[in-house]
Amino acid sequence: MSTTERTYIMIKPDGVQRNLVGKIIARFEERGYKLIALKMTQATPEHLEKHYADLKGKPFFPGLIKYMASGPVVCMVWQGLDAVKTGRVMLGATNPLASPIGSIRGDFCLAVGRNICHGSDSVESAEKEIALWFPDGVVQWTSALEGSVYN
Ligand code: RTP
Repeated sequence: MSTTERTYIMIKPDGVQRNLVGKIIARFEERGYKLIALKMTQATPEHLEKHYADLKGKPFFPGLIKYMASGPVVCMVWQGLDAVKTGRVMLGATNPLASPIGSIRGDFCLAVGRNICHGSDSVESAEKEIALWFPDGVVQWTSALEGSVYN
């Protein structure tokens, strides 16, 4: 675990349509994570198939790709202590009905097929996902930036 651990968090099309972008960003900022990359984009099915390559073959895969390509998503990289595991705890369980109240899914959604956000499940997948969604790289956040205009 290090202060430079990074995770890829994505607000899915339903989260964007329901105007939850600010609330989700606020939770990560308030917890103490640093936002080191941010963009909004409408992903192609081909790009999403790469992101969800591990799920190819699952019965819900075609519907998942269609849903994820149906509107813009907000792509983010957050950095800080235990970002991957704590990021997943903050999102809640894949099935919102199994997510504790206080988690993002536990507070804002009900259906597994419309669970408003994605978070990397390991440090290795985080690095792969960051490279896939931000091929030009991200901000290098160092303690030298603390106390600067960025803080
Ligand atoms: P995510 O990648 O979106 O953070 O989700 P996850 O790791 O918690 O769950 P994963 O098993 O990787 O599933 C990816 C996304 O597929 C949709 N899903 N639908 N209909 C279903 O039974 C079903 N199961 C999964 C969800 O949108 C899930 O987040």
